Amino acid sequence: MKALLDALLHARDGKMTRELTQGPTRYRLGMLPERLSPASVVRSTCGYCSTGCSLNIHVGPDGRALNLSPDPAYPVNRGMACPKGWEALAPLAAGDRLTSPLLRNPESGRLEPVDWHTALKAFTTRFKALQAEHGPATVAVLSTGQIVCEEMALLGLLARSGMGVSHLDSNTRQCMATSHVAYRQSFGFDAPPFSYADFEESDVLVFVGANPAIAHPILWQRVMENRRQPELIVIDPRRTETAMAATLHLPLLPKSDLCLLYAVARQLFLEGKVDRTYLEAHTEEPAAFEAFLAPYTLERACAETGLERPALERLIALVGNPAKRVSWWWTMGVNQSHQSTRTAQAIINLCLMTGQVGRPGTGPNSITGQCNAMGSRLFGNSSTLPGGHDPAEPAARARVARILGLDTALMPTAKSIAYDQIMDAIDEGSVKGLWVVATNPAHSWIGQNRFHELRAKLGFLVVQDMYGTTEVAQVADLVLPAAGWGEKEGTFINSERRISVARRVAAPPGLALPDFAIFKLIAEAWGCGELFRAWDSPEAAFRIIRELTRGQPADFTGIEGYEHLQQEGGIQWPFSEADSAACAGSPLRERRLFADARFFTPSGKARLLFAEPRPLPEPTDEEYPFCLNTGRGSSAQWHTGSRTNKSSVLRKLSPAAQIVEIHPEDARRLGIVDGAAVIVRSRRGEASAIATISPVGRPGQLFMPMHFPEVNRLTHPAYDPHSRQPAYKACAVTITPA
Ligand SMILES: Nc1nc2c(c(=O)[nH]1)N[C@H]1C(S)=C(S)[C@@H](COP(=O)(O)OP(=O)(O)OC[C@H]3O[C@@H](n4cnc5c(=O)[nH]c(N)nc54)[C@H](O)[C@@H]3O)O[C@H]1N2
Ligand SMILES: Nc1nc2c(c(=O)[nH]1)N[C@H]1C(S)=C(S)[C@@H](COP(=O)(O)OP(=O)(O)OC[C@H]3O[C@@H](n4cnc5c(=O)[nH]c(N)nc54)[C@H](O)[C@@H]3O)O[C@H]1N2
Ligand code: SF4
Ligand SMILES: [Mo]
Repeated sequence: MKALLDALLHARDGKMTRELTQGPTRYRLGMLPERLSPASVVRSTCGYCSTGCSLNIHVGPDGRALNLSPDPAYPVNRGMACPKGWEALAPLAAGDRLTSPLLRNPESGRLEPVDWHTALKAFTTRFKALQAEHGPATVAVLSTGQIVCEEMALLGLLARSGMGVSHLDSNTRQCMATSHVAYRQSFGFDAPPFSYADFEESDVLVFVGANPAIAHPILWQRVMENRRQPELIVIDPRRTETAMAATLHLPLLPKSDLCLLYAVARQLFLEGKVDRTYLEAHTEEPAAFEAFLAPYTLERACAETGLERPALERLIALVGNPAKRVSWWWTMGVNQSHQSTRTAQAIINLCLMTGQVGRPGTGPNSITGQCNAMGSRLFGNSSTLPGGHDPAEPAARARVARILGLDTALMPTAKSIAYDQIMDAIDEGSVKGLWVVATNPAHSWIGQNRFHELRAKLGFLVVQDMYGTTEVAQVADLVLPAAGWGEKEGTFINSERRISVARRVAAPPGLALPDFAIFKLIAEAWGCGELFRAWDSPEAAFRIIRELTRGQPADFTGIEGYEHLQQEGGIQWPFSEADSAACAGSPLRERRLFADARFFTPSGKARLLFAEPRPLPEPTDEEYPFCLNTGRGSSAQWHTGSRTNKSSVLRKLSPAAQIVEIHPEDARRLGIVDGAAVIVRSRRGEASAIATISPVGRPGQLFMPMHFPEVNRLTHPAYDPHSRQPAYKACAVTITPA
């Protein structure tokens, strides 16, 4: 154990041999590139958003990154990057990087630096003591969509098979749970069907609750490169940067999408614009869906969405034109709602009805958020076993166990409870230990005040992060110092299912280690290191998880390894051994799913799923007359700011404090001037903010970016019943001058 640790720490400087053998443990770190010259360039994948841009990192003679430039030859970004990508190296050099583990001293109450041995001892003895007293399920894990696939898979297995943890969820619940569940239910597998080429190959693009001009700027560039003179339709309560560029903007009332989409579907049936042949051949029970739509008249849609009838008619004419290629794109305006799964499926249904699936420029397409949210959907071991297998199926459990060389009895038999249910379990006292990896729930979780109350109920809180300054690290009992993007290696999966490699171009500071190494150490310290003996390097782990996809819809057994991925400019799944043989290992650079209209359900047909819309969980009233919407504020800010705030360039491109957008009419009525200090209050708490007067939203609506911690003091904890994704984007508030 000690020898392994010393070797790992030594290895961080890049001085070690390629392979280590320490007692029974072999471990290989992502090495600094060999044969370095001042002109060396290392091709890596950006570690912020799910676009998955390729960055050429220019390294000096010592193998350390000097600067970077976007890769012109890569099929995703073609030489472009957004401000975060250009500044991707800055957060690594930040002064608040963790350089050693920190343990809270019970006497002083302060977090104090300790060595790894002490940290690992605290981790195992404290969690084991809780488990001995309250059972294994008393320790829960909150993970992330921002570490590499290899780390996600190792963490999921370590927690659930090694440590006996039943409850493991991640920030992907806040983000992509709805898309995961919607696709899984409708298509039989979580399978976003598109390629980024579809942005350029559509005649009509409909963005529902998505603001790619800010949140996915490089994808937005791809839209701008569309030469087909496309119609751009934006369905969003706000007139966002994306909506300003639209040919049709539908500023509907919050969460009225479901009614709108059903009315569009009904009208398409009435006008005979439905592809009946496709519907009959490739969907289950289309008649039931058609009958369900009867009450969703255009009149009702106008009343519930607040939109004018001509705008609706234009939408219907554009999306119902069979001569055009129509694609639908959705993001958090859909996923973060109390009825998100059925809303996403209403989009899927429209594409199926009109036969706009599987061809260039079509598809019901969910754009992902974090760099590896797709990896967490496939390998996180929360809702499905790694590789997308169903934990409830004994044959699937046996198969996964066989591939991993584990006893089938160690496989989870059910999916984990969801993030909010873990919070409830802390409240009720059944969860007393929490391990938080690469997420900052004390800022990002909905109804954040409750998180702080629940903290007091936890017997032991471990946080594993790059920084000790995050809101959640500051309240931890033990903080584990992690290497960040650029200091380790592994694979990400982007929104279009493209698997690519992130490379190591810098050494982590002090005693910080890659998450992969931390998980290996914890396994050793816990006493279950034997289970993960074969996981001796990120690339060895890649080969193991690749095998877990064999025969699954996401089969990527045709990928040889990291070099192959780099050579091909990333590879989209599926890419099975047979696929590889058919193209001599060189797949098409852009591929989409369902060209054959064969879905992954037992019948091979897609399911049309629907439900009655439900009222807003917290409607406005006299006491709280404004509806608060929240989301991305600028391209220079990433979530809770722990990384982007460390770049002086990005800070200049972002507001310095929490802002709130208010419509000029409301501002005038309330006597609020631009730049004035205001207080926004909800039933849960209050937040100070600076008023930004703009007609982006409608009167009666406010918008606050999510990048400052105040915002989730206000949000209302409501969830979609199918995906349990939080409804961050609508709650009732007041606003008053400060
Ligand atoms: N710069 C930057 N880029 C990012 C991120 C970041 O933090 N910063 N985060 C990444 C992540 S993890 C994610 S998930 C994505 C999110 O990407 P997006 O989902 O595009 O971003 P949001 O601003 O959260 O929400 C999009 C829009 O949903 C709208 N909306 C709110 N309510 C409704 C509604 O009821 N109906 C409809 N139709 N629309 C509604 C909002 O007004 C907002 O304009 O961005 C990714 N990219
Ligand atoms: N009000 C409101 N709240 C929201 C949203 C919203 O629209 N409105 N959006 C939600 C969505 S979509 C998302 S995705 C979440 C995001 O919420 P969070 O996941 O809480 O946000 P991040 O700031 O990305 O936190 C990631 C943490 O991981 C650390 N980190 C980065 N890389 C590594 C690594 O390699 N290893 C380790 N161990 N740590 C690392 C960073 O320092 C940071 O502290 O927020 C959600 N919250
Ligand atoms: S668009 Fe996303 S992946 Fe591309 S450079 Fe920006 S943050 Fe990185
Ligand atoms: Mo997200």
